[in-house]
Amino acid sequence: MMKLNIFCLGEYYKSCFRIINYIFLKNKEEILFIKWIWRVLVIVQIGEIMNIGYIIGPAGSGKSHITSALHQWMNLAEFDVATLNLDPGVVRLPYSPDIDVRTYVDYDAIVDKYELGPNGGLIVAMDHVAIAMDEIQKELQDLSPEFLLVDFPGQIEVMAFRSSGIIIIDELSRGNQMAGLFLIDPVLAKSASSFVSTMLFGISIQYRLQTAMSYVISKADLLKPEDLEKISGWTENPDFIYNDLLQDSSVLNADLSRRVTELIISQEELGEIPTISAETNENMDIALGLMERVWGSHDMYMG
Ligand SMILES: Nc1nc2c(ncn2[C@@H]2O[C@H](COP(=O)(O)OP(=O)(O)OP(=O)(O)O)[C@@H](O)[C@H]2O)c(=O)[nH]1
Ligand SMILES: [Mg+2]
Repeated sequence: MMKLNIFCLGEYYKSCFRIINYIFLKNKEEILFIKWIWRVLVIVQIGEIMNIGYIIGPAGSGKSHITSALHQWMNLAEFDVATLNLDPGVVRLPYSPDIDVRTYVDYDAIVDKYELGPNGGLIVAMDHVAIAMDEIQKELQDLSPEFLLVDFPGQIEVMAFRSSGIIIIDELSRGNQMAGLFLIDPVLAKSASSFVSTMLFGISIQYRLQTAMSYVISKADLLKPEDLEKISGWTENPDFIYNDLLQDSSVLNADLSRRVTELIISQEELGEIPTISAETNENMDIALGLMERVWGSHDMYMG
């Protein structure tokens, strides 16, 4: 009941803001000013809004290590930050999550009971996580951190393309501000075609989760300067990607390459893709800054 009231209040203020915006506001300063008033009203009425950072990326791209490193870094900088592990099947984590779906879901028992393989097991386990969302939300409310880092499971397809994943994201995001940090594994950014495929994967997850996504290259300590230069060239000039794609023997269709390149370059968030490393803690401030930029424009990305 309480949750419903909170949600309705948030929706009420959001609608008011949109109407005022549409009728009266003409320039950016006025819109920003009203946004701040709206934010204060929401805080006074429903309590502090949580800033949720979804750490997303292909399997093995470093999500858990970045969650750990960013959490440590934010803790040292005295941010009120907590972590949530969303992977029911993970055996070892490099950090000790404040909230852990493994408390509610026994992945091994599910695999045994329904005689499933690893993918089937994860799909059923995520259904169980969706069912446990009320309890997870309760734990989250008790903790009430200002910032929450959510470590996505290895197979993000299960989160993004199955209805249980969408239910989990909707529940977590409701009334909060959300931002996605998509990790590009340098191993997957070596050739133009693998870089483009990874970016397309990120865009598809972004589209499905309805979350603004910032892209970063993880494991920067493994990157050679010449690789970095090549990737920077791709993001700065579409012709570089397109030309490299055409030389890539695994790419057969020039017209498709052109259209895909245009889609990727049209991502307004793309620009220069920063590098981060959980090994050296390089650019943790930039990773946080990218998410803060999205949280700062919260009327667009509130759940
Ligand atoms: N050199 C280096 N290795 C890293 C870094 N981050 C992660 N790794 C390594 O990459 C591997 C995968 O890291 P994880 O953090 O488990 O990646 P993940 O994306 O959470 O993996 P899944 O959840 O299984 O998809 C581990 O062997 C880590 O030690 C980094 O910044 N630098
Ligand atoms: Mg992980």
